[in-house]
Amino acid sequence: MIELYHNGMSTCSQKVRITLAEKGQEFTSHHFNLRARDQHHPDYLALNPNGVVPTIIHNDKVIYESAVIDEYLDTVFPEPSLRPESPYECAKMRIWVKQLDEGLHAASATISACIAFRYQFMEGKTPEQLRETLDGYVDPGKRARMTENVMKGVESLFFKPAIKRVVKMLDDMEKALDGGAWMTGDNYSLADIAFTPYVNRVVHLQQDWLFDTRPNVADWFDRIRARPSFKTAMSDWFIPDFLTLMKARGGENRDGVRTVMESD
Ligand SMILES: N[C@@H](CCC(=O)N[C@@H](CS)C(=O)NCC(=O)O)C(=O)O
Repeated sequence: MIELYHNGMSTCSQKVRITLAEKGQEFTSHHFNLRARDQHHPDYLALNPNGVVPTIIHNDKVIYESAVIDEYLDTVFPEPSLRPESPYECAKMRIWVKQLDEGLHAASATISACIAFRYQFMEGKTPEQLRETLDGYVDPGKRARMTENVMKGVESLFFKPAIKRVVKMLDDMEKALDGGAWMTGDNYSLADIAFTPYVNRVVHLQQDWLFDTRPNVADWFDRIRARPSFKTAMSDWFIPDFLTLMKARGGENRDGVRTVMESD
């Protein structure tokens, strides 16, 4: 049995849960409260020194980094294959997936924090407690970014480049999906899995008006939502308080987001 250290709303955890669901693999859940900083506990840092979720343990081996975990799962549980047979399409799949570690995940985390999650960080904390929480980030770049995002919200200097990066993601997908039902062509792959949580986050943050001019993305997301894995790996794990917060704050910020996007 696979052990999974994860969180219901974490995009990186969602990627791994979808892959497990598509493979029909069950797992033993270690569900972390990220706001309580379970991921920074020394016992967990001994498994994943980056202090982030997800991490899996399989056959006594510890593996972290969601993109790496997904490829590992596709190798050890080969059916159904989630990597295109064609070497070219497989290369295209990896080009999609690596973008997440090259700024796109951080951009999604920034818009989520600026629009909604900052309120969770601040709630009931003295300035000293908030500082301690933000100082807890293991990665110094993330620490600086989250401090700015939590303190300033949509006024954060990271917000505008982040929303533009997320819009570029939707534009790139819109173009790619002209060529087939799935991101690398005719076959559902790890690229579709990897991007599902990020497109879903756009919806949760009430910014799905961005789909109005991107019909291929809207249709793709309908196909994604129709897969049984969407329920098992995504919606069954959604945390109601997070959904309520994103709905309320996302709605409030809808015009602000549009204004920032349209400014130079
Ligand atoms: N590159 C990593 C990123 C993991 C990551 O940033 N996870 C977030 C949740 S999506 C997390 O654990 N955040 C809590 C923290 O940074 O303290 C991966 O793909 O696994």
